[in-house]
Amino acid sequence: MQVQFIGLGYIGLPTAAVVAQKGIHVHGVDVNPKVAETINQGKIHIIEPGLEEVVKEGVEKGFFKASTTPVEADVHLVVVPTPFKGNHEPDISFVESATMAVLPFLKEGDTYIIESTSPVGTTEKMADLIFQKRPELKYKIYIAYCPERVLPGNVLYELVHNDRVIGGIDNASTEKAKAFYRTFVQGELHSTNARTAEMCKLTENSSRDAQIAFANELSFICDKAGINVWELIELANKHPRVNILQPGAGVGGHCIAVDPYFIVSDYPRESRLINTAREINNYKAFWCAEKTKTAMLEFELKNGRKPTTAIMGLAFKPNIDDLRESPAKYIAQKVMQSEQNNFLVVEPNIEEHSVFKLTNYREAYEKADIIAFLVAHNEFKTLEYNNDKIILDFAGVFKR
Ligand code: SAJ
Repeated sequence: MQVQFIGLGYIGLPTAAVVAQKGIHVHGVDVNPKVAETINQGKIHIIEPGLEEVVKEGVEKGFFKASTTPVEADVHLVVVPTPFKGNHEPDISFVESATMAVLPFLKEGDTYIIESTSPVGTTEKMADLIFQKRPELKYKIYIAYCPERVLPGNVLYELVHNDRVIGGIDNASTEKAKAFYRTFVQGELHSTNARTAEMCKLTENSSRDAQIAFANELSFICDKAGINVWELIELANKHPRVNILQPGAGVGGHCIAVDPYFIVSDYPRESRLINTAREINNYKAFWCAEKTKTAMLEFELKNGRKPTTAIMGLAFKPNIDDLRESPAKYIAQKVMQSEQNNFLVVEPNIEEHSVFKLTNYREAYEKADIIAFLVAHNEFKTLEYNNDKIILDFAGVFKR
């Protein structure tokens, strides 16, 4: 069997490498020649624990090759980004161009699978596109949607152990796609149709977004009511049927802050709660920035000098180096617009940054008057609470 991945990013590359580890020939395609070149040297262009070793093994054993152009294969996977454009409308142009790229290589009996997070109906749209351009393939190839569900930082484990939802455009397609995933997935494979599988992915991330919005809304209420939100949630979660998530500096990353809009954009009248959750989580980052600026002003009025403020964390969530769509980065930028103030910016998971000059977390904690915790990195939890500082614990480092 020859398998082809179109897109070698955060999901495509680890999946390709795990399939190659099973002794299956894998061809990876990426539009960026540097990416293909790096992989062919047994190296990686993204950060994910354990991934480089698996890629290296696949390349050295001759099971994994990358290039900028597709080849003939038995299974073709589309794993490209689906960002949004303009007013939060999903942009499926990368899925379309990936499909156009494999089109000349498709042959009778092949399986074509989309993994990219996609608005409902995308797989059927791509099937129409394929059959319109290659009518001889109608009912002769298998087409399915199977969303990825892995958590960045734990990708290699979750790729193998998570359950998968697989939805074909017909039953035969679902079965064919399942047979492919069975080669490397140990979790259960659940069959459905393509539209349900597409909606399932959007539902999972929208559900998490709404749950986080609930926690963030509690943090606004508790701030006004003089209640410790962390203690409140811990106590409420003692109820056997309550399980509230944690408030934070907002919701970031490429998935949870994006995917709900794919539902809202297509079903605006029906998705009021999903839309409101997005608004609440976006507002949380703005709120944290305003709170920090107010603390800086109050310090100045009280002490007759501008404070030094430590911005603790830039990543989009704890213990990773990923700053994509990070609310912490947004807050840092907003707060640092305040002129003539001194700032110490901390991100223990990266060595340097093109915009922010980084300081060691202990040094910043010692030197600053105001400490704004934006991410609950493990390093920060080793610090001792200091009553002499103004501590804005948006991330729940001390939970005080
Ligand atoms: N966050 C909170 N409070 C919480 C949990 C998370 O504020 O209690 C924030 C994080 O700090 C971060 C954001 O939410 O800014 C998202 O983090 P996350 O860990 O919830 O999720 P991601 O974006 O790393 O990965 C999600 C996962 N989806 C679900 O858990 C439903 C993952 O399984 C998906 O594969 C991934 O999205 C994706 O690619 O779609």
